Amino acid sequence: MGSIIIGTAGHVDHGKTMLIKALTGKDTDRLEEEKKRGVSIDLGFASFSLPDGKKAGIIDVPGHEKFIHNMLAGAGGIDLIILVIDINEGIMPQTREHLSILELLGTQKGIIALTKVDAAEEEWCEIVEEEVRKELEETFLKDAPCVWVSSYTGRGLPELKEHIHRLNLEITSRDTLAPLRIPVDRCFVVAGFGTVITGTLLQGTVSVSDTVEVLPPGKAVRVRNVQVFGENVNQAEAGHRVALNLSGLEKETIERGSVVCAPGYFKLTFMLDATLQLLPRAPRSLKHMDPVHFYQGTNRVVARMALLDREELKPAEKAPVQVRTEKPLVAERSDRFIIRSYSPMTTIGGGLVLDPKPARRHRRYRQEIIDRLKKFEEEAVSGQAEGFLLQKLEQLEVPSLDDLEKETRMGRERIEELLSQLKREGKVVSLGDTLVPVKLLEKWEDKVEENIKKYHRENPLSPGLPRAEFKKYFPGGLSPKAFDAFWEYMREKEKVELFEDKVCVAGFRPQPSPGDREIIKKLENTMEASRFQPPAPAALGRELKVEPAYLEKLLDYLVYQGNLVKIADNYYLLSTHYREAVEELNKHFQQNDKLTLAEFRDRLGTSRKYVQPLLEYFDREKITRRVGDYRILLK
Ligand SMILES: Nc1nc2c(ncn2[C@@H]2O[C@H](COP(=O)(O)OP(=O)(O)O)[C@@H](O)[C@H]2O)c(=O)[nH]1
Ligand SMILES: [Mg+2]
Repeated sequence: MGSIIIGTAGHVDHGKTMLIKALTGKDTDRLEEEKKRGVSIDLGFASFSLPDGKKAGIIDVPGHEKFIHNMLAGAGGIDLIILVIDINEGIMPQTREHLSILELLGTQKGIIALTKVDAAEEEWCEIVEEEVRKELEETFLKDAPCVWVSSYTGRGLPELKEHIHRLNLEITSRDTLAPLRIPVDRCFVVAGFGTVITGTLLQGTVSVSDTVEVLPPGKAVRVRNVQVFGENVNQAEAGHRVALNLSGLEKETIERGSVVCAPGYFKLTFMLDATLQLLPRAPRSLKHMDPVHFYQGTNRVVARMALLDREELKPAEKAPVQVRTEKPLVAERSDRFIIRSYSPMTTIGGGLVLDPKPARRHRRYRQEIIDRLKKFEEEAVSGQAEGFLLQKLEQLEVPSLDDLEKETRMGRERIEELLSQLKREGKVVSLGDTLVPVKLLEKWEDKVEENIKKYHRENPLSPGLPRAEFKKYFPGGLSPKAFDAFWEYMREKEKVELFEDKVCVAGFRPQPSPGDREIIKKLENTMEASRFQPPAPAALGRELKVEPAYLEKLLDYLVYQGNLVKIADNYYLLSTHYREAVEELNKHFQQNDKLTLAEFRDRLGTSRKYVQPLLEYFDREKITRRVGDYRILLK
């Protein structure tokens, strides 16, 4: 059964608590006393049934501070607001402050309740209603129903319930599939029961025996008992006011502002990217890095506002900011927040979270960052998420779908949908089994090209670099398939050429210098003379008077050019000699079925030392196959 959560707002003594009592029969002020004695589980909270049997929960506002908390904890949870105005007093300062907070929080639906009408003349009531209407003309309440009520006589109460019922039908239900999140508004110990937390279940569901994570401190605990509207249930879902009994959680480790959530999905952060709006009636501008009281979820922390595109934010202005908090907290994309000036404490503005966990401290006046946040804001308002997902893809560097789901909490289906959209738009490309943002791919391309070129400059004789050398330029989680696909992509773009395991810049050919050529000539002469007993590189180096490292490069080059064949480590043959050996092999097999090592040794006029590796080379090349002490011809 669905339910609706209602918040109240309005100046002190305007009759909020009385109205709730009249609607529900529950005295939420008495509950305040109970809190002191620690007997009531859900403070300031009462419920009643709507005409269709649906439950309506209503949250009272015991103090001004708490008003902000209640509204914020309900940013996705409070469906409807009742603005309470005493008919005898009309709109007062706190009414206005509540209103501007509600506006900052993007509250959509409300009802105006003019209270204490038993103590006023009808005519007066009409005058006040007109005045109130005029003052609310520019707010979200401009078309809201207005009800005259008296908690004493009961006048207007059925009408008020009827309006609640009607508006409730227009409210879209909250996301029960999203990962669980409950900002904790109270935490206490019930004797013989253990630690209990209360809060509004913003998204997802929670059941008895679930394991949930509490952040801070960041601890996994088991749910022992779930209460909704004061009754034990097996499962609670988005939109419910819940009390959870958690096992294995010390009361001291949890506080208001902690979040109970699905394990592994949320992370603590000291930074948030956001858009910040200053109220038109804010007493002064906000300067870069000014400290403020920052309210989000059930948190209140001191935070500094890094203004990303200006030095100061003037009243009524809006700007992209990076919020830097003094204490870690958990936030979600599209969360609303409120800021109050450090001292004196008055509400001066609020905004919308655009990235709940930015990867880094942003540098200011960066057009790219400013544009990105602009795009995120549009997305947050319109319910889109493409740009956000793309940025997370770039930030996380080839995450798995699981990682993405945990990072964005958008759900697999939604993510897959967005990814194919991004692919169609050419912002993301497939590399094997991995989707890579074009921006990241370009980064890899540049890095790889730059490094191959550098290698060519330093190794003009070398035909290229082993591909495996480049693994370090890619994220560790990159799959082998994606890695191979990257090289295929580079080859198709004609940026590189691939041969065996090596890679070079397209069109690159090793260029020996005149000096190199001279040594190559000497080397080939020596090798020519020694035929099937070629000198090992060490001996060759001594003879040619060159460094081993340099000689190795020359040898690699000659193998690549096809002048030498590398038979084994430290064993090279001139290609002409190698072909001669193959010919001798073929000649032997024209008359014989088998070949022994000794036979081949005699044919080549060399020693066993040289023949054995050569025959093994033939085996590897699938020219021959070893059978016992013999070899047979395969080709
Ligand atoms: N005449 C009249 N007085 C009311 C009514 N509702 C509340 N009051 C008075 O207003 C005072 C403040 O009401 P309360 O509900 O505590 O206001 P809150 O601070 O907004 O919660 C009460 O003590 C009552 O004396 C009403 O319907 N009629
Ligand atoms: Mg009250």
